Amino acid sequence: MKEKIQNRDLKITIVGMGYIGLPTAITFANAGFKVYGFDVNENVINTLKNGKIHIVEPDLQEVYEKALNSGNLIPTNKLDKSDVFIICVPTPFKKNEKEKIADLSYVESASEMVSKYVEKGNLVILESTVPPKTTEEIMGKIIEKNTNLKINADFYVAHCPERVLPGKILYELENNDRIIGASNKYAEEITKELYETILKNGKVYTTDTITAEMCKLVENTYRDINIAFANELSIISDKLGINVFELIELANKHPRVNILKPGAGVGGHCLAVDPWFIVEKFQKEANLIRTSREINDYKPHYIVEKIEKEVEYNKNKIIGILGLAYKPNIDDLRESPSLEIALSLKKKGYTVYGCEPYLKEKNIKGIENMSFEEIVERSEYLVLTLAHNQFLEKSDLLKYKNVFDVIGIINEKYNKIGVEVK
Ligand code: SAJ
Repeated sequence: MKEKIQNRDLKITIVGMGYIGLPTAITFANAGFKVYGFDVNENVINTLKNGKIHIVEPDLQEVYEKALNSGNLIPTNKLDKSDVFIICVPTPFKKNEKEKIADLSYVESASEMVSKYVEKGNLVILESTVPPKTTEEIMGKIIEKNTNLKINADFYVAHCPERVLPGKILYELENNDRIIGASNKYAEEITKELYETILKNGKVYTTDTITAEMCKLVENTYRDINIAFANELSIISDKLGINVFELIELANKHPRVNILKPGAGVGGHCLAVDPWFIVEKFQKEANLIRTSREINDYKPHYIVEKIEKEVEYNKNKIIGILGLAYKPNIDDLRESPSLEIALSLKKKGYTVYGCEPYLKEKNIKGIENMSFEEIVERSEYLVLTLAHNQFLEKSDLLKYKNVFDVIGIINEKYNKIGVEVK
């Protein structure tokens, strides 16, 4: 396999053409490999076959066209034999459960599908974020059961968790270090060899599969816990009547303190989900992790309460929410705290407008989506939840408006340092 990798004489199949699978497929294709990009969603494959990508990510369309035109990347809804399979499917949690537990159904069905084609000598890599022991004990066992092949004797498995930041995916794919957890030494060597072909400044570090699985979860949990600290401070500061952004800025002057930014809460498919995969397995032990998740989940509720007080519970007030995505400068609404704030206020009977410049839809889950100029004009009370570049460029328009600046960019209420609003 090593020689095949060096000669780019290797067929790679990537299962799942989403935010991770598609950029990964493009990157391997542009590194010279024959890559089959598989997805169960026919619309996604048709869009890709027509030369278009279905996600918003800087520069991705350009590199996609290069990969497609070179003939190295082939979008497909039919799986086939391959030297390497890389599974990049979502791992949400089961939402309606009292305890949040990982929904591994996509990983399981991808493993089932792939196992129809796995042959002796193949390598199956899992990139999806998963609870510890999934790679070998779930994915590996499904393939063993369906093929009668044995891990390490006949085929190999590895976990190489994706670590890229939406908005900077292409850069981070080549420049972030990668952690590879493999089923044995040989699997480790070939997976390392493979990923090194797409890395520029990033290095590969190897370990066992469970440590690699935990490593990914711990990275996102670390960030979630630190944001929870900032969000808790924002609530305490609010009660004290002091400015949390000033407080954090001053505390961060200490050489060993680096507090993150409080905001509308924590959204996205990663930080708001992954820590639960540890809590699920360690109910008694993972107290700090659980509490942090709860603090971040509570923040949008606190903001809704605050807004209601500010508008004196007057349901006739028109409230405009500036930013509906889960973080600045992207179009992704998954687990978005600002969307949650908008929907919650609407449910309570307020008239709520939204402004999400990264989405073209005029209606986002029942919230009317309008331009920045229009929302500023039509709202009596504005809530700035995201530091989208477009908002920062036009922030002058907010000068004489009543703005609740959740992120400490412009407003007097939460930020005494920024631009004076009134
Ligand atoms: N946020 C804050 N305050 C901050 C930083 C972030 O409130 O100081 C909020 C954001 O607004 C957003 C949420 O946290 O709602 C998550 O945003 P993010 O930019 O921290 O991270 P994600 O979810 O977009 O991507 C993370 C990254 N993980 C880490 O930085 C440790 C990325 O590298 C992972 O690949 C990705 O999760 C993933 O797919 O797991």
